[in-house]
Amino acid sequence: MADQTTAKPKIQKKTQLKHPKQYQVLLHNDDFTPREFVVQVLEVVFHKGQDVSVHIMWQAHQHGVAVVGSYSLQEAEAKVDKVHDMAQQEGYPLMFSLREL
Ligand code: TYC
Repeated sequence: MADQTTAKPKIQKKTQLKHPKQYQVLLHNDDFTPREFVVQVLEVVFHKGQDVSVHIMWQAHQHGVAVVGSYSLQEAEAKVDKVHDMAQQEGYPLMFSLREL
């Protein structure tokens, strides 16, 4: 008769795949970066269409911050580094940040 000491432990395999964490990229308003430049980086780096880019830019301009999109950490960091480099080259203080979802 199997008691607690001889009974085989049940091994349960976890087959559920983990979802990689997603991060929101946030665009912050400032008083210096030209609106056209903000729209341009949203089009070039985040592959947003013109209408969507203009909408996101206005959201940030009016409310102080806007959600650009959700990405893996690696993708989000690469895009934010790229836009910060582009802004720095032009001398603009444009800022993006990440928010873990
Ligand atoms: N507020 C800026 C201006 O009036 C434009 C701007 C919009 C800057 C959105 C940053 O995230 C931003 N020139």
